[in-house]
Amino acid sequence: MQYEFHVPDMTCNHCKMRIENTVSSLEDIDSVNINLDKKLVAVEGDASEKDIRQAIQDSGYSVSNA
Ligand SMILES: [Cu+2]
Repeated sequence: MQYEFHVPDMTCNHCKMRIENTVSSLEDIDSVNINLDKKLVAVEGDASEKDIRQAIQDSGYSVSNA
């Protein structure tokens, strides 16, 4: 599965690394690619959309529909 999340509060490399680490630590994640300029988090893996979204929110960022 491929997902894309829009995370408008993601503003710097610190945010990027934080979200990268959080999402990568979930089970069934193949890759996490973050575009800081577009504030997009692209995720590949068998994890559910809901779990990934929740992980991003738990790390302190809101997710809007991409
Ligand atoms: Cu930041």
